[in-house]
Amino acid sequence: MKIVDAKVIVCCPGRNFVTLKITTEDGIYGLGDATLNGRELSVASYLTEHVIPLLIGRDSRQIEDTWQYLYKGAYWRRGPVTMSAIAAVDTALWDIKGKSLNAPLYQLLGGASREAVLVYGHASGADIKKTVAAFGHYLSLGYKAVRAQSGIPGLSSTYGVGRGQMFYEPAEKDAPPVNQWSTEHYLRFVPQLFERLRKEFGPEIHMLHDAHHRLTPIEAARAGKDLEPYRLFWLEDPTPAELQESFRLIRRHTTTPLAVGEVFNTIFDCQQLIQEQLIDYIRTTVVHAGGITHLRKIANLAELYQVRTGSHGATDLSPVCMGAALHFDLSVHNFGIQEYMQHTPETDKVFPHAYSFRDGFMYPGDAPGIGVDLDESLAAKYPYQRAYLPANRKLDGTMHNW
Ligand code: EZ4
Ligand code: CO
Repeated sequence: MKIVDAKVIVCCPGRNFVTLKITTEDGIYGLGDATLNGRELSVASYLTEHVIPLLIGRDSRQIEDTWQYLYKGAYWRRGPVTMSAIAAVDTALWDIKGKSLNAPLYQLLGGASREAVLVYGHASGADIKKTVAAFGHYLSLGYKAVRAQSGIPGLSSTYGVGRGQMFYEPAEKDAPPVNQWSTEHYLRFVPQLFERLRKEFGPEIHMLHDAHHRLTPIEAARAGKDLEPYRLFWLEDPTPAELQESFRLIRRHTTTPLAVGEVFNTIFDCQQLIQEQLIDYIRTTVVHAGGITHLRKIANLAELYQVRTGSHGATDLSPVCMGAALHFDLSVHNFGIQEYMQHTPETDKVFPHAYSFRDGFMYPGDAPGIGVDLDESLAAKYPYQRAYLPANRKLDGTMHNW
């Protein structure tokens, strides 16, 4: 099962996606997501210029060895660009293995550990009233878990607050927008938001919140304490996690469960967080953390320490990543929840898929491999458009630590 061809397809059906397509000598192909929001072409070029020449002629069945070869053989280890490129190769090879054995990916990963994958969506609004309405809308769609973000009084714009009801997209074409930040405003406001949401929607529904790395550890401890009465499912990215030991300080002060890891790319980024039980959910993704092969290792380490998975799943992860994530989620024992933001109809048409949403849960489907395809001729109608994630500045103009 030699690899005879591999190519990168970049398209922008509403937002940019980078997809790797690997084809074997018997005509089977596999897909892998390589999208790195705001830095897409760096991964495309890493793959095209440096990885694809190494793939031609290799045995597509040797997934682990290929992973080790690309990771160790490069000499330069880790980092989002390298690890997204390796992830794309790894995902595509798992897809090929599934197709060649005529089995859905989750069967190759040990089979289903549960019947369905619990997902959460993002409700957001410019103020509390609009956020309550958006939250109610998610409940009407059947969601059992919803993340809530709201514009903050006194700040002109806040990261994480979507535009439009369903299609959350923080990146902007051409030049990065600037969001405003004030921890004082935020800490005063956020408990009010969840007090209101609990009053409106009761104790059963899972409520989540993302602090987007904008707090110091002691500020995060304050947020966690003040949110305790509202029993959050989790508080996400309370503080930047380069300094893993800083989570000790948050942990000492609050029982609000903590989630982190959407920007991590290897197991080493979360080793201390997991081994010291400083977090409850690890949010590493298939696309940014080295593919299925590496994510399994992270999840297995987490299992030892009673940490669950809660993979990132915003719309900048392509349907290929979402499909792979759902197979992973269905199979892994210590799964917690999966983030799921609906893609636009244009994106769904470019990436026809077997996965589906029903009543708050998702199902990867039983198509062989990952069950996500790419319509190349349609993709060609949506050329790449440069886009950036926003910068974040404090009220006095200082770049914020997010
Ligand atoms: O900032 O997907 O939990 N979700 C998030 C997202 C991320 C974007 C980055 O590309 O934090 O909004
Ligand atoms: Co997040």
